[in-house]
Amino acid sequence: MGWATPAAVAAAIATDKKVIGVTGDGGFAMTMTSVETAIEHSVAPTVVVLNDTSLGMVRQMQHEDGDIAGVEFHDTDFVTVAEGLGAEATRVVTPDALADALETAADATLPFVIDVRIDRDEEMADSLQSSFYAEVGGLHE
Ligand SMILES: Cc1ncc(C[n+]2csc(CCOP(=O)(O)OP(=O)(O)O)c2C)c(N)n1
Ligand SMILES: [Mg+2]
Repeated sequence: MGWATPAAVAAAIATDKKVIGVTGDGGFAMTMTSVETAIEHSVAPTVVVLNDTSLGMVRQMQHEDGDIAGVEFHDTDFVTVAEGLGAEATRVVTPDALADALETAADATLPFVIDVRIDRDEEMADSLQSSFYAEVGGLHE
């Protein structure tokens, strides 16, 4: 958590490849100042923020236990935040718009943040299945 944005910036600095980082909104909020580092180094990675206005994985685990606390955010406008850091940005609210946004980002000469708005009530237990969760017996360690 918090790794994808600085990792994308570092990969863009270390290579001349087009880099796309994918992060949650909580993770992006932890390390989004690395977007400024990208500008400082004249690189233009794309950062896709999966914005479900929550610490979604933890919220999902709490939901299964009954009580949700301390994991929900208001609808942060990461477009304004990213533009404030000097990047370009756009918000995507439908799946169809994502491809266009990625194409725009690929042509950008500044870092480009795509704020992808997701319903936090979307059930995601299935997508949390992994060998790790299997090992610990599901979502509940
Ligand atoms: C540095 C760090 N702190 C806390 C955690 C525990 N943790 C795992 S997932 C998660 C929530 C992540 O929220 P977000 O980035 O918004 O992604 P989402 O689950 O909503 O897709 C947290 C707090 C972690 N993995 N790493
Ligand atoms: Mg989230």
